[in-house]
Amino acid sequence: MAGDVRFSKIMETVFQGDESAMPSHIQELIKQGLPAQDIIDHGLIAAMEIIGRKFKAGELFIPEVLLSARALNQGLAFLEPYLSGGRRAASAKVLIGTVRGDLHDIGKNLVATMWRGVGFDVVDLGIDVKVEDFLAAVRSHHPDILGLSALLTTTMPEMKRVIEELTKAGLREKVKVIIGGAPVNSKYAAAIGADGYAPEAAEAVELVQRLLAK
Ligand code: B1M
Repeated sequence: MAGDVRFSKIMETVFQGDESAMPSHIQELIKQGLPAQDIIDHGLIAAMEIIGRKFKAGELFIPEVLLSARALNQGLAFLEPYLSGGRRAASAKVLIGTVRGDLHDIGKNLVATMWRGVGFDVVDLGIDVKVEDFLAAVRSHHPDILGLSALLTTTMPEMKRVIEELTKAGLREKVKVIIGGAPVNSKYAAAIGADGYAPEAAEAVELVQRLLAK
């Protein structure tokens, strides 16, 4: 599958896991007038899709994938200010984290980046977040939305636990909970009593906007 050649250097930098080279390569494309969103979609994420296939096939191993993930995250952080122009949304406070036992953060970071890009006030709780830490963050930040991310089938049940514990603590009515990540879907969201599910980052923006408008 031949990708768009304009993004091949970015893809190569993700493959190489070359975190330090990422900003200058991105800067070059920005100077050429390429939109930040295209650099994310056709450069960073396109590379990770290929890495995902190779990882699954056993052609790549955790250390290499980890380096690639770092380079990708560096690219996302560098691009964030370029996504912020113009599209200011109604202000919303949103918390996001990857649930306990799960170290995958690229999808979560992408969602957080898009949310910041439309002007939401985002608190990123990071990865491997314990149920009690989600609860403590809801108590201290009073968010409109709590976003939970999980990439492993084994960590999906943590999402259910977060919702159950929010309910027990009397916090469930105070915050809308949305979920995302490769193994989950809208059926699972409904089954665990979440308020919504988004399959990808752009839809996560629309979902928050829809929930806030209610
Ligand atoms: Co892991 N890993 N991994 N891994 N890894 C997967 C997820 C896997 C599908 C690979 C495979 O076997 N095919 C598989 C899971 C299988 C399963 O459970 N069904 C897997 C496994 C098994 C593992 C380990 C167990 C491997 C091992 O140790 N033997 C281990 C677990 C570690 C742990 O978490 N405890 C492990 C480790 C790792 C690395 C550390 C090496 C690395 C993560 C590095 C990092 O994130 N900093 C890694 C990676 C990179 C992957 C793959 C290759 C790529 C994931 C990714 O970043 N995708 C992945 C294979 C794959 O997905 N094809 C794989 C790109 C990203 C943009 O997409 O995260 O789906 P995604 O996010 C999307 C949507 O899902 C959605 O929007 C995002 C943007 O569009 N979304 C949300 C995500 N969160 C959302 C939240 C929302 C809304 C939308 O609202 C709140």
